[in-house]
Amino acid sequence: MLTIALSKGRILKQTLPLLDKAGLKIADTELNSRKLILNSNFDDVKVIVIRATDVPVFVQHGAADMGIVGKDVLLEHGAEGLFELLDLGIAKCQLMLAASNKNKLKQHNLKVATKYINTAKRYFEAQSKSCEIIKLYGAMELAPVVGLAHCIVDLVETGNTLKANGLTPFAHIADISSRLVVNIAAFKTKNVHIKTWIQAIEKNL
Ligand code: PRT
Ligand code: MG
Repeated sequence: MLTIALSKGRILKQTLPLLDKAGLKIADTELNSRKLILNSNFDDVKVIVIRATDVPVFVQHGAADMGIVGKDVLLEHGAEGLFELLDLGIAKCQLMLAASNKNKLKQHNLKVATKYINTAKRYFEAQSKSCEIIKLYGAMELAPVVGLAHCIVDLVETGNTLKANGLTPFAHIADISSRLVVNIAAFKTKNVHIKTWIQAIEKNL
C-alpha cells in the first residue's frame, strides 16, 4: 500500500492533472466526499488531501509515503526525514522581501511580517541583519500598510497583490514550485512501488 499526501488548494488543482497523466485517477465522487482517505483507481494507492503545511509532517513521520508540497513549505519545515525527489514545476512563484520603499529596509531593528518565520530568520542571519519577526497566518501585505511591520517576506506570483497594496519587491529569497517528497524509510521498504510512480509522473511532466 502506498499513501500519497496532497496539498489542498491551488496546488491540488494543478496536481490532479499530473497524476491523471501518470495514470493515477481520483474520482470526483471521492474528491467531493467528506472522506479523509480517498481511493484511487489502484487498490494499492490511497490519497489524503491535507493542509500544505501538514504534508511534510505526515511524510516525515511515515503517515504518508509520498507527498506533494510547495518548496516554500519545505524550506520552512526543514525537510527533515524526507527526500525531495522531483520538481513538478507547478504552482510556481517567488519568495520575496517587499516594502513600500527601500528606506524602510534600513531600519535598525527591522520588523518583518511573514508566515515563513524560519526562512526569514535564516535570510536575515545570512545578511547579518538583526530583525524582529512577526508571525502572521495570512494577508501579509496588510502589515506594512497598517504599520505593523516595515516589510514582509511573502510569495509573489504576478506582483499584483504587492502593487495593489503599494509594496515593491526588493530582494529575491527563493524560487518556489511544488516538489514530490518521499519518506526516507518508505523509499527503502517500498522502493519499487515508489519509483514506478515517480517515473510515471516524471515521464509525463
Ligand atoms: O489558506 P491556507 O493557509 O490553508 O493555505 P494556502 O493559502 O497556503 O494554500 P494555497 O491554496 O493558497 O496554496 C499555497 C501554495 O501555493 C504555497 O505554499 C505555494 O507553494 C503555492 N503558490 C504559488 C502560492 C502562490 N503561487 C501565490 N501567489 N501561494 C500563495 N500565493 C499568494 C501569495 O501569498 C500572495 O498573497 O498569492 C498572492 C500573490 O499573488 P500575485 O499574483 O498577486 O503576486
Ligand atoms: Mg491562500
